[in-house]
Amino acid sequence: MKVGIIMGSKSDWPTMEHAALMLEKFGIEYETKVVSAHRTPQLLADYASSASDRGIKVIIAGAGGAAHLPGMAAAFTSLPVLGVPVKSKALNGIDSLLSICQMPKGVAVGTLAIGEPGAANAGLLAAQILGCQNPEIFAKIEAFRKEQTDTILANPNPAE
Ligand code: RP5
Repeated sequence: MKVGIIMGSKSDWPTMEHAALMLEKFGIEYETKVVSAHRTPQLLADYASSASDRGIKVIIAGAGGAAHLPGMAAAFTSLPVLGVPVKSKALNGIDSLLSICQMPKGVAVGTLAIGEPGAANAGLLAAQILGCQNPEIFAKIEAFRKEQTDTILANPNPAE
């Protein structure tokens, strides 16, 4: 079971690598590729329409600005697509967020938060989707969450 992580530009990688790092925590295989909705539209069509046949189960797509990548990827595949709004210089990622989340009814993209937290959570959500069918991944997610909770409960004093 594999996750496809795509992004509109190499410049998105410092954000999108947090999705990859999260998948690594759970031992989930992934591939990464620059695929631009505007600069390489045919590559996007080919990538998304062949993803399911290539064993991809979830696509994580990050883009900034006029961020059409997640929505267009979702147009070419029935796999779940998780969109990560990359923080843009001009509008701090509000443009990316609105471009990704305002999908018209009938083609769904699950939109995460702007930037690094969104990328990390896209990796986590992809793992949770795969975990529905895979008890080993599910157990790792449960352990990850328990450790997170225990860490906070063990150190409740913010001044320490
Ligand atoms: C988008 O344009 C990319 O996803 C990136 O976030 C943004 C800027 O791209 P570069 O000019 O850095 O290549 O397509």
